[in-house]
This record gives sequence, C-alpha cells and structure tokens, in this order.
Amino acid sequence: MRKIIGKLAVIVAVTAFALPVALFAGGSAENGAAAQPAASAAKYAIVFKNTGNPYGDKEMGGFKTGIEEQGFQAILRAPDQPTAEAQIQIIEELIAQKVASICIVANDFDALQPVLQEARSKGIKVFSLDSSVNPASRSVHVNQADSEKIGRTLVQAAYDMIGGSGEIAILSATSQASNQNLWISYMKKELQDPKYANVKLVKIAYGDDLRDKSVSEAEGLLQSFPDLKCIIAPTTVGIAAAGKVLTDKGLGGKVFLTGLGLPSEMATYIENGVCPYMFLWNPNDVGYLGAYTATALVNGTITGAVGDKFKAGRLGDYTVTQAADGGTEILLGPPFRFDKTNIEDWKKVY
Ligand code: RAM
Repeated sequence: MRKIIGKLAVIVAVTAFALPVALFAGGSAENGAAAQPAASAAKYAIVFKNTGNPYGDKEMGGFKTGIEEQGFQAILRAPDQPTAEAQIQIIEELIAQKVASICIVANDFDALQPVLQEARSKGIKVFSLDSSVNPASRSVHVNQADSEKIGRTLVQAAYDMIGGSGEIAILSATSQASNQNLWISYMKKELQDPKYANVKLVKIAYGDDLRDKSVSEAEGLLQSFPDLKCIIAPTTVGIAAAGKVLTDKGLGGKVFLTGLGLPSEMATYIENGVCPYMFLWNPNDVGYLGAYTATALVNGTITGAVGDKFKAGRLGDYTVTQAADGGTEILLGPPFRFDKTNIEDWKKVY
C-alpha cells in the first residue's frame, strides 16, 4: 500500500481531480468498527439499479460492511432489469419487511416517488445514493462526486484526446438513469463553450448498463459514424464494453475512449492505449458512506437538512450540503484520474 500511496501522491499533483482522502487514510472497513456491537434485528436495505454490474456489487458490498460493523443487518437487492417498475416491486417487499431504512440507487428520478413516499409514511428512512431520486422522495442524496465537475471533465478529456476537433458520442446507461442524465446535462453545458466549435456530439446511445446491449450500441456508433473520434461512457458497464469493441476492431489511437470506469475492468484498455485516461471514485466507499447515512437518519443524528453532521466510520466526518436539484446531499469526495502511470496499482484496489 505504501508503494501505491507514494506513486499516487506524485500523480495527484498533476491531475485535475484530487485523490480520495479515504485512500490516503489506508483504513480498512474493519478499522471503523471500534467494538463489534451485538447483532440487532434492525434491517437496512440498499437497492441497486440491476444485477450483473461489478460496480453495483462493490457499492452494495461497502454498504454491507458499514451496516454490519455497526451491528445491524444489511439487505442487498437489485432487479434483473434496470427499470423503475422492477425497483418499485422490491421496495414494496422491503416495506412489508419493515426495514429501518431504504437506500435507493434509482432507475428513475421521479417514478419511484409514490412508493418511496409510502415507505416514509410508515416511518422508514429513505435516501438515494449514486443515482438520485427527486427531493420529494428522499431525506438526502449520497453523491459520489461533484456532478458538474464530472460532466465537464469528461468533455474536456475527449477534447484533449481528439486534438480539439471531430465527432464524439456518448454511450450511457439507461435513458432514465438520473446520475448519467445529470452528468450528460453538464457535458452539454460544457460543449456550449466556443472552444468546442469544432467538436460535434453526434449521438447519445444507451446500453442500459447491460454488457451485451452496451457492446452492440458501441458497435452501432462505429457503424453509423465512420468519422467518430471519441466515445465518452459515463458508466462502468458502458466503458468496459466500448473498450472491448475498440480493442477487438483494432481502433486504438483512432477512436478514443474515456469516461467512468472500474480500474480492475479497464486496465487492459488503458494499457493498450484504447482509453488514454478515465475517472472514478471508490464504489466501496460510496456504499460504506451510505451505510452510515442510513444509521444516522434512523438514530436521528441527522434529518438530511443542510448543516447536519455525522461520522461515517473509517471515512470520518461529513456534513449535509445543498444539492443542485433543490434537495440536499452528502458528497463523498473528489474522483480520481486513472491512466498508464497508475492503473497497474489501482486495478488491484477496485
Ligand atoms: C455504472 C452505474 C453506476 C454509475 C457508474 C459510474 O456502474 O450506472 O450508477 O455510478 O456506472
């Protein structure tokens, strides 16, 4: 770990984003558990977008660690398909199970409102994480990183890779995913800057965070736009699928790739030059912060109001702040840039 930290300390000085503090702390989840309290019957649930996403497994894994080290039971759920309807069914089951709280990684910003309000009316604490629900449906949102910075930085990266001119496309998750849609809205704002006069966003494709669909959408982009110079994939599933397609077609150095990717899944494509660099945060930490948000809401340490403070185990102290959508949020911290100089170390971490 010391070797990793030493290298990262140098890298962080030259990257747009800072290194997540939690990684410098070098703490493991176990360090946060001062004394293992006796297991309690209280159940804390997290509902991810869909199954089969390694990022989601890590996020839910971090949540489980944080809940269990506080002595409670964690319930990890995700539907097969990334739809609001499927999540509504799961949330109804969780209400019947009388869980203490529901942490939702939403497949839709507004569609979950009735069922989440029903949960809240029954005393269940509800908050979103990673992909938000609207403010009327939540106490607070746990945000992995500054949304505007993510969107703008990804367009700046594409600009840098294509030398300031050419066609670019976005390969997203589902068309309803609130986190991707928010990032894309900031990408579009960034593209309005006159500096991008020669950059053309030709299409936003949706791979639905399903591996096969993301592969065929990436192939479709290449077929429809033979002059395409860069794909921005703000989803770990999409970027890994595009990495494989570009590698298999031998398009490294011709069509560039950037976005948000898991180092463990993207190392091959960073090492072979298909993806010169990309960004992400630690998904385990997002889930772990969610676990402490859940218990802080349930035990009344926070209500989700601006200025509320709590301690999130090994991650330290957090304060609730105003979110751009009118609700409130808890921000994990800055994302990190991965490239050839550091991917070797990071692919082992997450
Ligand atoms: C995918 C999911 C997730 C998002 C990451 C970047 O795994 O869509 O919600 O945060 O990508």
